[in-house]
Amino acid sequence: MDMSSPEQLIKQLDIDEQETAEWIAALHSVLESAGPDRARFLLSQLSNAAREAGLQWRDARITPYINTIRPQDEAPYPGGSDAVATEETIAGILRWNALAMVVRANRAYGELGGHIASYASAADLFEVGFNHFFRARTPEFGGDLVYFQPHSAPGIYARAFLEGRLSADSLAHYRQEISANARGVQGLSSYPHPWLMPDFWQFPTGSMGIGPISAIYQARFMRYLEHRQLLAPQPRKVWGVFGDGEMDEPESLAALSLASREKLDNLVFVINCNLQRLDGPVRGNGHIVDELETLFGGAGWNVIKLLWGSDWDPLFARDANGELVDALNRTVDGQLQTFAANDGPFNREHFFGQSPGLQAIGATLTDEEIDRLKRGGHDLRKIYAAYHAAANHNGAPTVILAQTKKGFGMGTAGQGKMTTHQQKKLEQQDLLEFRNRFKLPLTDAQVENLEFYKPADDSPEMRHLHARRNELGGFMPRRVDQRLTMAVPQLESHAQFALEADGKEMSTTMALVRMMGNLLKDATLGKHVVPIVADEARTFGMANLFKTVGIYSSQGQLYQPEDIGSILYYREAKDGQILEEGITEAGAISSWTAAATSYAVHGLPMLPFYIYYSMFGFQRIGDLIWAAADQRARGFLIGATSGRTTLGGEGLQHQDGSSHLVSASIPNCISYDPAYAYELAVIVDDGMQRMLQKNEDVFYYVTVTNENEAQPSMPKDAREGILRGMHCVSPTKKPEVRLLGAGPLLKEAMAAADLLEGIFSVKTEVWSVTSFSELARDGIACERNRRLQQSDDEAWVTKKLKGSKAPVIAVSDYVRAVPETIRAYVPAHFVTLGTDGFGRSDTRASLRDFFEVDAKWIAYTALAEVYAGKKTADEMREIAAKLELGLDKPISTSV
Ligand SMILES: Cc1ncc(C[n+]2csc(CCOP(=O)(O)OP(=O)(O)O)c2C)c(N)n1
Repeated sequence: MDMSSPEQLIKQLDIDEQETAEWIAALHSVLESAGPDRARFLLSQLSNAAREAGLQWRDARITPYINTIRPQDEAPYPGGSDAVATEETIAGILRWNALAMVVRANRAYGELGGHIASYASAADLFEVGFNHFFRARTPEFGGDLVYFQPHSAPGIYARAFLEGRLSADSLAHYRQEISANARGVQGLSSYPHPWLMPDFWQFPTGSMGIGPISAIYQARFMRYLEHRQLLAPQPRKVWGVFGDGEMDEPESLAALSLASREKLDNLVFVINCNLQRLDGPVRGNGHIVDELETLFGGAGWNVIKLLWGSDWDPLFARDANGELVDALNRTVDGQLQTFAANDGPFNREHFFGQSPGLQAIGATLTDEEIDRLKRGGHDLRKIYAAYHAAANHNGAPTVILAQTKKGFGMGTAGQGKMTTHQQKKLEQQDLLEFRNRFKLPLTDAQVENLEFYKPADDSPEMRHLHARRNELGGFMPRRVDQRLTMAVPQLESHAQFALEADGKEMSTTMALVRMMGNLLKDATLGKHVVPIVADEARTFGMANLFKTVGIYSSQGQLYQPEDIGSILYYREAKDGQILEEGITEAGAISSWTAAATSYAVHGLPMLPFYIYYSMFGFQRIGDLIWAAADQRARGFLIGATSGRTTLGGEGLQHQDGSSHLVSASIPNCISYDPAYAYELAVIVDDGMQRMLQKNEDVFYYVTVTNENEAQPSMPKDAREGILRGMHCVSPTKKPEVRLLGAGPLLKEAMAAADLLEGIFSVKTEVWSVTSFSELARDGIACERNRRLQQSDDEAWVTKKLKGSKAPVIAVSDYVRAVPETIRAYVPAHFVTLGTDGFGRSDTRASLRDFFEVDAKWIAYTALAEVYAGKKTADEMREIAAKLELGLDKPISTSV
């Protein structure tokens, strides 16, 4: 036997057992006579005294491998044994339907995939929630919010089937959304996807780690809305049911301390610790539960271990000298999995056979009883007690570490097997055993045919199920979009300065912040604006907002800020409006998503602006943005200090040349790279109208830069072009070359035009491209319409450029692939320039020369096209020399 476990060492170290017993007796006596507060006080005094004596003693933060809640402290089950029995029957039926759904789909099409084992382990955890805790949104109550473990989705569909919300036909179309649609049936998405099932799923969780961090920021955002008096305070909860494997993701753990710092007792995590992930145990040599206990406990969460079912209680009661607890402490996860995968006799021999004391405990049970010993996460009473304690805990978030068996009930085919995660086919014998195990009233033939089972409407199970959901306000999950509209202020009211800039110098970042400041003052919209930063407000010139609208802090401001005397001091307030997230882009985007989906989640439209270094957006947290898109987010993402060359000194890791490539791949993300403040004004106005008034499920990605420029006033009739993606800013009759400049490089294109006209007398026209991706989308749609509908649709870019055959040169501060997306729709010879390669730290001028995107390089490229076939190589070298360009320099992507 391994004697190196902490408990064994303690036993060996106990040189005076009688003294130990006296100390413990003293503690018990205080508890009895003076109560738990006094006992806790004395323990902390002891701990202080130990520290003062230099003992360096610290609580190990790991409690024994048993339930945190003692049997005598368990809240009783509402409805008693009858309710438990009925709910167990319901859980069995749900398990069957979920299993049948996956196995049926895979019998028909082996490629569809799906999971059985995860829900089999999580079913009871979900069911106690559904029957007793998860409260739906009603006209009076905002409702609880639940983040569902993604690959348990079949179980949630199975429940909706019993509830009458999904038909058997839908269940038969699990993971066959397209063919279902063609037949007029609601198909079922693989995982929770609000984009695909907008009346059903609220929160996308399919990518591991996104659910946990989103749940934390959602709970925090609910507090924000309450503290700002936008939502009435209500005892709503955010529940998150996640896998133990999912906790490996950095995002899962990233915001734990935020949750405790903010005292989010409206938040409960239930972690389904089936001790297995996809490949196997992965943490098999230790206890994932203990690891998570130290992490969550250390971060300040209330931790509830829910490890063993009620049938273990008498065994622990018999465990006078702690042998059973010792054995559990010692048994690592990989071994616990092996016990789960094997039967009663195996467990008797290998677990209870470890010592005479354990043998004696085991002897009180039959093999069958040993086989059926439940883990905590499969015992409705224990789960209820844990949820009850969590729901009533004040001052901190709670995590319930619920131990389960992966593939529970899947018998020798799946329970506790290494391969169970991927199992989607079961042999007839395994199916029959499953039916017997959960006492399902199905004939062998029904089992063979994998028939879905729904009890009669007047059966005790169905009556109970409906009564419970009625009591809890209705069915869940359910997503509601009430199509609320919000008045958008007149463009002139907040952006006149940009529309009539008249050459005034400013950067587009400054313009954006000024517009946002004005919107914040708007009588109707103002309080719905949510400025979000990840410790970069000063970088973007937003510090004035600290004073004017304040930084949200649930505690107000408990200190006198150093700059209190200044008019723009660092002001924190309980009703502060700015979400200052600190250096966590993942956290900030989670806040943004919570705000951007508030219209559906809370029936309260908000308008978030998350302003960040553009490099740390799509590149760093792209998957969270993708999930926000799935969730039908509406708001602005502002990629500031954007582009590869405008953030001169910052170098390789900070300079963004790709965000517009990624953003273009998100169907409901509308991206713009404006050059001028007036373009920005029009884009923001359009975004607000589409999102807040027309209820379109789109969000805007807008890049702004910190380069001060003389801003022109808006030309007449420019609006449509700005929004469709390009408009002419320097028209020329009969141009010999056309330049398309985007964002910060429009200025270089304009300067190139001056060179071309001034030195080389080449007539040049310049266009501002506000969005290559919108031009490309339009082009794709028109091209397809021509092909499929024989329409004469013409893309905007084609329409605008078709009047001439002059070559077109496009330049942006992004990789060439961005302008390349419009090539098919440009009706002339087309050349693209871009910033491919790693960034460097240097001045903007040097960088633009390095990437060959400055005025001289644009001019040279234009001349190379205009003079193609007309000038010799030597003549072209002379032209380059005139422009002071070295033609032998290495390409910017060279390695
Ligand atoms: C970001 C990401 N990486 C990988 C996956 C693939 N994946 C889906 S479920 C799973 C294992 C999950 O294990 P666990 O969280 O323990 O849940 P269980 O199925 O055991 O209940 C993996 C690796 C994913 N969905 N998302």
